[in-house]
Amino acid sequence: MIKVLGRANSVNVQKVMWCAAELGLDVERSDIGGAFGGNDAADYLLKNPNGRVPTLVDGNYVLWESNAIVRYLCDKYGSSPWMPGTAESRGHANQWMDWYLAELHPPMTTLFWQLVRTSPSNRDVAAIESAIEKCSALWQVLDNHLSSRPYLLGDQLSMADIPVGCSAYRWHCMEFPRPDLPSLRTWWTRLTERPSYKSGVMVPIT
Ligand SMILES: N[C@@H](CCC(=O)N[C@@H](CS)C(=O)NCC(=O)O)C(=O)O
Repeated sequence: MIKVLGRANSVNVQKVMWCAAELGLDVERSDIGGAFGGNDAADYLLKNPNGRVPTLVDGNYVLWESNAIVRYLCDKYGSSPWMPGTAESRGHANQWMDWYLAELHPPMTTLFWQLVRTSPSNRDVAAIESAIEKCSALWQVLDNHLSSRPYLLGDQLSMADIPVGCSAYRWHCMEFPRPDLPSLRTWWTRLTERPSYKSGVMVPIT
């Protein structure tokens, strides 16, 4: 049995849970991190010295970093197109996965912490406005890309859609004025119709 250590409301845990469900894997998840704690316990730090979630335990094999876990699951248990079949398509999948981590995740994290984890009276309006501006420009890049294809790599879902797909839930469901990005919304609406996305990602944003 594959174990995922990490609380369900973490966007990084959501990548893994959505991916595992799409691949039809039997996964047991434990609530670790955030209000549940446990990620600073010695036995957890032995598995993941960063004290972050998620951590994957597959038999004797232990892996941390959510994008690495998604790649591992698609490589080991998925087939093409989850793990794309050519070097070129894997290159594009990795491009979008790395783009999410390097570019979109930081301003999305600011937005999430300000709008969800900070009380209205303590919010930093300038930080929120700046994060909305940065995120809007980045989501616009993806909107342009999706204007001529249903999913990031073309006609079918792949691991490329997973990190941005998890973040898109927050982008569309947190309360703030967002620009109209029709191709992005159409793609995201398609994701919301998938049972694996509903169960793995569409949990309360807390
Ligand atoms: N780059 C890491 C980041 C992991 C991370 O920052 N996880 C957050 C939750 S989204 C965490 O562990 N926060 C501390 C906690 O939950 O107690 C990954 O993608 O797995």
